[in-house]
Amino acid sequence: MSKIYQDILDKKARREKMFAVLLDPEKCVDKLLYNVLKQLKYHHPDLIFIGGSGRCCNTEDLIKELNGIPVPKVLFPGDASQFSPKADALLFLSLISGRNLDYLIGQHVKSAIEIKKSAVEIIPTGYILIDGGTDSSVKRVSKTEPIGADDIATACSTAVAGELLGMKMIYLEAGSGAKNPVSSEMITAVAAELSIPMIVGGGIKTTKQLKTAFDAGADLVVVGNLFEKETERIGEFVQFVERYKLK
Ligand code: 1GP
Repeated sequence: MSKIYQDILDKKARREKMFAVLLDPEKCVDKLLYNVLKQLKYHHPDLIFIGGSGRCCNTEDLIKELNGIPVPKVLFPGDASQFSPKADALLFLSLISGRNLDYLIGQHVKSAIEIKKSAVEIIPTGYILIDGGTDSSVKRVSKTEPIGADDIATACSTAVAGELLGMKMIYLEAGSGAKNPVSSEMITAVAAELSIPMIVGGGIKTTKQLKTAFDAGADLVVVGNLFEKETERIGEFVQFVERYKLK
């Protein structure tokens, strides 16, 4: 079963852009959770990503809280401990821009049997960290160096290597809270090399930046950090994407 991935492919084929709200289960509790649920009740992104870089076990609690929201819940885990069989899909991420074996294949080996036994849809995804001008938590936790913000050739060859290895999507990540999102030049160049869908995230704080990423060739854009501070803007972003889709 690959319902969610098939839906992503269908939307890409129709050139319909997608938007995901990222929720960190460690932070999305109490008042933030209340505000997030209030927004998501009326404003539906294409997907809800759930994940963070800390080791935490609230993933299932958050999925339960999101139960009534008619949007697929997709795990975007920092490590194997964040897997939950209650999610709809899992981005099975391999940090292919880095050379830390644990994040290339180690965490995957730890969780593979449990994941395979579950009914969760698995989407193998090549995860590429690009320098976003800040020390991102992905860089800190994975102890890997990002690809330089201007090193388009390395970003392209890394993404193509991921596609050739059989990955189903590529995620260009500037890091949560990045000062600089991935540049439109890099997005356009990587998109031109790929046949599979491309996700872009990290440091997007305005609908103008979202539009730039879409126009440059991102199929799916993810925003997380902004909504931890300005949760009411989920509605603004969802409505913007709805209008963009009608163009
Ligand atoms: C982080 O790409 C996602 O992994 C989203 O980034 O939190 O900066 O929106 P932000």
